[in-house]
Amino acid sequence: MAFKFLVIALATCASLVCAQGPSRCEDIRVRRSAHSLSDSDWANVQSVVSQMHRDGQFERFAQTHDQIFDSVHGHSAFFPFHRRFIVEFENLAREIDPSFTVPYWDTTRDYRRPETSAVLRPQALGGDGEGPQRCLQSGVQGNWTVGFPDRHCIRRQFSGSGGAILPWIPAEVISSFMQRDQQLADFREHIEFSIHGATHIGLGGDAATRYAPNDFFFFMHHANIDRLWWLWQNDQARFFAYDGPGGSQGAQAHLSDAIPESRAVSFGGQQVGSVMVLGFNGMCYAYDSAPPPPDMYPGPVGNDDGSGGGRIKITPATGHKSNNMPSAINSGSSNMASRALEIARIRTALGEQEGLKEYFPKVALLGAPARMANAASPPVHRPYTHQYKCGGGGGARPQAATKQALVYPARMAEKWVKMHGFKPERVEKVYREACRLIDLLNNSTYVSPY
Ligand SMILES: [Cu+2]
Repeated sequence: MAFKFLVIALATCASLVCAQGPSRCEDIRVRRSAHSLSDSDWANVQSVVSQMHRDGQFERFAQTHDQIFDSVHGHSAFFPFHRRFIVEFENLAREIDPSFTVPYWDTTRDYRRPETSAVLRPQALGGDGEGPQRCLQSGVQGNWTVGFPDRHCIRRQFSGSGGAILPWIPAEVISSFMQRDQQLADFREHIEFSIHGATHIGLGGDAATRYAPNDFFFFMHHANIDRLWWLWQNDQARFFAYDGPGGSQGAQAHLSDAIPESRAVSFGGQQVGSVMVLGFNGMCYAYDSAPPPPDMYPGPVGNDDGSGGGRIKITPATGHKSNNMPSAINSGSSNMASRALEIARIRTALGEQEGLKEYFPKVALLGAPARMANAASPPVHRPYTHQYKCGGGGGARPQAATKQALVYPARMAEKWVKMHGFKPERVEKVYREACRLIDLLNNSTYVSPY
């Protein structure tokens, strides 16, 4: 059986990856944006996940996530664990349908009014829970009963009132983190305390618990978080950056750490260092809106002290065989053309304001746009005052909200912060950074392309 073979290959690679070098994937499968899925694509997702449900897979993943929750959140293991976990799920799904890939949900596209997202349609992921138990009655998992931690319907409880979801994180905030953070630990904290948490909390119910994998949303959301990590790895040209606190108490993260696992979902002791580069060691996938896996393994494998690896030359990929790598990239903020437009507009709108260097250091390096230098009357830049005007309870919209103004995200729910044992002041710091950036952009001539 093909799958057994793959397991043996992976286990072998896990123990020998350092000794024998990386193994290159023969085939690369492409994960698509959830926004690009048609009704018939969703029907296909439904038939695959229903079979997995009958096979008891959802319980396995929910139980494992619950068991090792404390070592894979609030630590550097956050990224590699979830990368490996999603691949495991996807491999099982592909035993049922060999063309299946986990769609990723770029939630920045829906951040203003998440409840109106096409991804939450009844034909897709379904909407809010219903009745006193908040049972999910629509979408690919409509009316399911799951077995972990006890027999219950899958619950959803949107974070806002009247079926609304409080605003998530704008794409511009994520772009800023992507540009600023040179250490993985910083990027991990920025992502975990913003887009990662906001989306879990926004859906509520099972999605906001330690056993979140009960809701298929989990896999789509974490595919997106993984995509953001891969974008960062490429943007920073640091594939092997792995620093900060590791998975165990007080220990420094190290590429030779074993990826946390359980008896129910095991990775055969596979090391963190083996999952850093897509296209190798069983990470045989790509995203339709991110750089493809490199053709050659970008070695050497970082610094042995775990301090994160040197800068690596990126080799353009051409050699991998890809099933269905699309030539045109989907629309929205995951679209590379939109990202380019965003960057160009930020460059023009912020010009030489101090905030540009602080929030978008890579844009600042480009200098002022040429046409500004020749303009008859240069645009007037309002001084950047670092004014913090974020809403208290969360979900507040900027006071002078215009159609284009960026919206403040909701504050991270206290319950969520406690459940993870996060330091509240660290979470607040990330929140304030996001708000200050939103103020900066809203006080300029910037118009978001999203
Ligand atoms: Cu998780």
